[in-house]
Amino acid sequence: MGWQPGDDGWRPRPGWLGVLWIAVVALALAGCGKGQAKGQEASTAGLPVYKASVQKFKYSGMPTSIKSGESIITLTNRESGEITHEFVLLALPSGKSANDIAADAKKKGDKAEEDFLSFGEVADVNTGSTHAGVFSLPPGTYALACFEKGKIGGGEGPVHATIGMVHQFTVT
Ligand SMILES: [Cu+2]
Repeated sequence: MGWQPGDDGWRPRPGWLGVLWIAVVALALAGCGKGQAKGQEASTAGLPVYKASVQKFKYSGMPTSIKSGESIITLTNRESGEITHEFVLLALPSGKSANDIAADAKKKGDKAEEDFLSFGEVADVNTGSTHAGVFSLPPGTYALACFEKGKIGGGEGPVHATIGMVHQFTVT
């Protein structure tokens, strides 16, 4: 009988597999920790995760540039009092900026949302909670905007997009 491919191939022993597995898990954990510390991209099932949050009616944590394709964007509401926020992910036509969304919302209130092409939203995020959405974005210019009108402590005020809750970013 002649030599067959694979006859004398190295086979990992169970002990080795255990060690390799622990190394892989340790690397994955180290990677996650790093991402969270910087407030940047982590990874869930191979998809990039962008962690936006809102405090004092300002978005933070969302990069100004992300890669095209599928990604997960989360929104954490970090206000000190009870209030509902959201983000609607709107495509900006050429030459327009997030300021144009704010200006439109000043004129039309929450109806301004209908003047822009929506790629989806993460809605009804109450104080202390985090919601996630999966978005599939082609290259272009976009903005997150909040069209909620609630005030901390109750009642209604101006649409949040008009008082700072817009965040522009590009997808490349
Ligand atoms: Cu809001």
